[in-house]
Amino acid sequence: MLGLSNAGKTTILYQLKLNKAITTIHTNGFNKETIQLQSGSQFTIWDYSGSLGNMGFWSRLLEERVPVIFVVDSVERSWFREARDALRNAMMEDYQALFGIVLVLCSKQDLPGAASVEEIRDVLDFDGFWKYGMRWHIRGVSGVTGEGLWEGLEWLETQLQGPALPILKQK
Ligand SMILES: Nc1nc2c(ncn2[C@@H]2O[C@H](COP(=O)(O)OP(=O)(O)OP(=O)(O)O)[C@@H](O)[C@H]2O)c(=O)[nH]1
Ligand SMILES: [Mg+2]
Repeated sequence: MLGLSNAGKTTILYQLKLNKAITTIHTNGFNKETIQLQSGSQFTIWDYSGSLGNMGFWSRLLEERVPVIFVVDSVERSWFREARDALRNAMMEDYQALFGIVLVLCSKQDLPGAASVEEIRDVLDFDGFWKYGMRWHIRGVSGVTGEGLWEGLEWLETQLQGPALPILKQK
């Protein structure tokens, strides 16, 4: 799970794990929790500090080709482009990452003035990546109320049950 600092990642992780909103502090390093879905599937989610985004760390993670949950703060419109560029740049550094699975969660939808999913989708503009085979899905969520989170994970589960992603021999 990646996203800029303060996006709401840790709040989401513990809403999924504990079914309640916890008080968070800025994450140093990462949190890791295993989440059980109703279907019986499990997801182990690594919630990385947003401040790791600038250090080439995301692109190294993307090389592992694990699915990405990308959290965007729906209230901070001035950061939408920065969030988009951070993920895009990390993906562009590794061609294989363009074949990945990305679940975009537009957080803090419970707050007044939160941007709509459509507004955030327009800024992210990931549609161009479809041609490489990237599969992505975007939805509005709240880590405080839990809205939308399970539906997002169910989408991810469906993707992972599909055919394996193509493996390229070369970048
Ligand atoms: N109202 C509301 N506030 C939220 C929500 N999610 C997070 N917050 C608040 O936003 C702030 C940052 O949340 P975190 O979950 O710590 O953010 P983070 O993405 O883990 O940040 P880093 O660990 O710094 O990368 C906290 O004050 C949260 O209480 C939400 O869905 N609704
Ligand atoms: Mg955090």
